[in-house]
Amino acid sequence: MSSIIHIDLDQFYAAVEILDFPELKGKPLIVGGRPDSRGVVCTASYEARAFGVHSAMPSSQAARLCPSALWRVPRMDRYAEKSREVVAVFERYTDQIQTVSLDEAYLDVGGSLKLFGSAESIGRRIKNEVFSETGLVASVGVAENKFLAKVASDLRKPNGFVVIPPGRDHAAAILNPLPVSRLWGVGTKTGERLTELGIVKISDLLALDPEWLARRIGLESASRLLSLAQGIDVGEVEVGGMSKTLGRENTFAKDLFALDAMERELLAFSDEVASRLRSEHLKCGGVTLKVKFGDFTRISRALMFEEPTDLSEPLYHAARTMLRDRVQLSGRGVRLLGVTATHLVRAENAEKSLFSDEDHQKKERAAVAIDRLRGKFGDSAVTFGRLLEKRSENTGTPSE
Ligand code: TTP
Ligand code: MG
Repeated sequence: MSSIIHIDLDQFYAAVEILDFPELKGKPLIVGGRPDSRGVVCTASYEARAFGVHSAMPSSQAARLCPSALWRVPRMDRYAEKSREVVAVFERYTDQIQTVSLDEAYLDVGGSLKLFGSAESIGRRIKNEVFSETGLVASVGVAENKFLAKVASDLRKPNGFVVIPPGRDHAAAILNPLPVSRLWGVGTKTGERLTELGIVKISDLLALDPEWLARRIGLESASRLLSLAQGIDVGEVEVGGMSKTLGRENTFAKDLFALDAMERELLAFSDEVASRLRSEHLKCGGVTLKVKFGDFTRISRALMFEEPTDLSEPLYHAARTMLRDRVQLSGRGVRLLGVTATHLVRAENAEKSLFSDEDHQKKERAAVAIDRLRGKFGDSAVTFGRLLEKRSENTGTPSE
């Protein structure tokens, strides 16, 4: 039974900016850090993508590729608001909703078929209602499992609507010609390694001797990849799941003025958030920095990682970079800081390099060791040298 729908909004941040500022329509538009900062591109409109601009590209490079681009700084609160409007449409049809990020969700409509008809017709209605009620264009995929539904929604982006009917043959017809990078678990590095081994398309993977592959990438990875390559995915829609973010923030007893003191807080928060991610077997695809000033004005900055992580170092590095490069402190006192992990995914689903480099593996092993020690001796047992310096007094407000 095809009962999974995957929905991914087109050029999401850019689309919201265009809705709010119609003069941007049809223009190459980049939402992200300004080109004169060391920021990155969050979203490029399709017109800007034609110049080769894409998400996560340094803004300076994007500006060189597309000098005519119009720029907007991200407004996360507004995108979150639009995202809630979209989810409200989904909720009319099912309560089995897994929101993966602000613009992406899986719906299991298996229990809604009696009431609303086929998954295909529910998918159509959702696509139409999202557009008529929020002004946003969604690409929609309908299939028998999550992996195939996601492949389907991506197949004719933008404004796509693709149904993969149940059955191996239908899945094979769609999957075989696609690049192996479509398979979950194949990141940039693994993709490159597979290319070196001559494996480019999903059909190439299926033509291999499974044992040969297992010897190269391990039995577990090989069998996972081969299942996906055949369109098999037993993962269920995890309700609510990933709409959750995981964060830590503090309102300080006294406003902070020194960058150094602020960075110490960010390090401590990043470390705590990373630890909690690991204990919940989650990784985060992005991180948000929240800053509230003494005058109560507040801002947030967000960025996405190339690969989901549950380590404190990338979280801290991202938060610190955003604070340094994308926040105008101008001598103002900081009343509150927060670090929030966003775009959470289950660690086992995270796009992980199957050939992850030694350095990364070392860090992962160290993190596991830290968690073990903390489990035994409490949170303060292992801490970074820098945190042993005096931290600011605070009123302690964990955030969820
Ligand atoms: P995506 O769905 O990957 O991208 P998109 O919606 O902009 O484009 P598409 O039409 O291909 O779906 O991500 C959703 C939003 O998440 C995107 O609008 C901005 C944010 N984002 C980042 O901030 N940085 C990133 O590297 C990526 C991939 C996304
Ligand atoms: Mg999208």
